[in-house]
Amino acid sequence: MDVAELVTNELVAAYSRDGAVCLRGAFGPEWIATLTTGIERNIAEPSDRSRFWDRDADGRTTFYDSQSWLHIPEYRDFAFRSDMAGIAGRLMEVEAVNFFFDAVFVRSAGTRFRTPFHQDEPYWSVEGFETCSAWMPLVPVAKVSALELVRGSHRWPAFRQIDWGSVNGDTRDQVVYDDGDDRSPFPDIEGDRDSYEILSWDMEPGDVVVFNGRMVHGGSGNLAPDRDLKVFNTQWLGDDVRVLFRPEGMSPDHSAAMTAAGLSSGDRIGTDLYPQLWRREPTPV
Ligand SMILES: O=C(O)CCC(=O)C(=O)O
Repeated sequence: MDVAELVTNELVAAYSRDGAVCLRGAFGPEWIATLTTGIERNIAEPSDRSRFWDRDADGRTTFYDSQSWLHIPEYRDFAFRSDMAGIAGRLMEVEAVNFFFDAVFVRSAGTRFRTPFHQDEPYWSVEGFETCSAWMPLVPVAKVSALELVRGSHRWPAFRQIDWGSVNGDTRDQVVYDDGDDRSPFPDIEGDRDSYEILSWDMEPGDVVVFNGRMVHGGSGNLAPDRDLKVFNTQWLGDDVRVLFRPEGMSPDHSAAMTAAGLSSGDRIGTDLYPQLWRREPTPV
């Protein structure tokens, strides 16, 4: 389907207002098969950035890996050849889109572990309003087990985020703010769910939730005993994004890779590591 047909003006307006939209049937069965092969390859060949976010007493796991397009050809293919970059560009209403990284969240059947509510962009090695993530389940997922997003929260201030290192026990994800940091503590969404408008959807393979990097989101998990969940996720960067190395720590921390690629805080994103994969076509005069 043509991107302009899929991403209607109504969806562009809803993305700007709510911070997230669910696109139905955005990707056909070929992409789902390609990415499923990719995830299988990725589990067999994890990168040194992979970790288990959770492993419960019954051995059920939540596996995570990121920036694996560097060694998984199926992910690279999707990033470079699918319509995802154009979808991101149209929803963010920007002139150009760079690919940031991919991430996978693979939960074994029956996993209960839910990702705590958080915002993404305050953890990243970049800063900007024009960022988005595309959360794409490769298997059917019930609303109760899908990603949850707090409507309109992309326009809230950035809060102090929780320390991922204390959630998954991995020091690479440690994020610790100075006592003098003036950001407010993260609101207790889970403890006060009725006070927020929480968006989530029953989803089929091919559907994708695209959300602004500042959206408060979390969830997944809560799986029925016979259901697993394989999610392929990509992150995209628009015009106002600049590199930012954060003193409190980053997750995933790209500062070493960015420095090696010649990028420093304040730079426009680019290089072969963060390729520009879409540009708006000039309007004919
Ligand atoms: O699927 C999940 O558990 C979490 C997803 C998430 O936090 C994200 O896509 O940024």
